[in-house]
Amino acid sequence: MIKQNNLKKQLSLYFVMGSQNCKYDPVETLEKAIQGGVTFFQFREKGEGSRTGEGKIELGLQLKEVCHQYDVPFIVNDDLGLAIELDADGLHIGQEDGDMKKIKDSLKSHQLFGVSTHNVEEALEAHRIGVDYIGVGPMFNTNTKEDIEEVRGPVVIKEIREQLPGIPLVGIGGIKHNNALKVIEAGADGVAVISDIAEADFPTRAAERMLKDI
Ligand code: TZP
Ligand code: MG
Repeated sequence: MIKQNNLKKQLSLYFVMGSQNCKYDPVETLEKAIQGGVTFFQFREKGEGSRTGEGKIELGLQLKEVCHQYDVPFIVNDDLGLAIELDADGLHIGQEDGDMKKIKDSLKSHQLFGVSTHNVEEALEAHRIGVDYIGVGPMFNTNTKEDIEEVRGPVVIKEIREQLPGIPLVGIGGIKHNNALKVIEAGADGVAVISDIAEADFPTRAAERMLKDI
């Protein structure tokens, strides 16, 4: 059972990706990234070029296996059914992915629940529902996700941290090794990244470099 008290620490370097994000093979990319220090993983198989159906399930199972070899939690993005089917360690959803309370109640007790938010109001609502952690973005400009909200930056982390001192919090969006510290200094427990690691020639080094700078 991976649900545990040191969630804040486990969120330090949260790698999010699907095969569509990876320069090389996704399973190899994940293993190399974890060897570089990734502490948390979200399977986000979504958008152009992503796998569907059996191919998505098969990849999810392979990525979960890699995570568990290294004791890294395996989280599924968006899809409650897939999180249950893969017996993931958790589910992460956005504001548009359905009734937060109902989804939370459908998860097994060992499964973590994370929600993406963009402002204090959404964060307070997520906290009220009892999420395990909150994602906040976009921190900076990014080309990885098309439908992003306005970039307000790490100040949003600061605002949420003032209201919710104890909640596990990660920033996402355009985070690279040279701006990640701003997110941590604003009060985040960790940084969530896609392209900085998934598109790297050497994912191990990309993860190590990120950790060194936060
Ligand atoms: N949610 C807000 S921004 C974003 C997501 C999933 C994309 C983050 O990707 P990158 O490449 O780390 O900017
Ligand atoms: Mg979503």
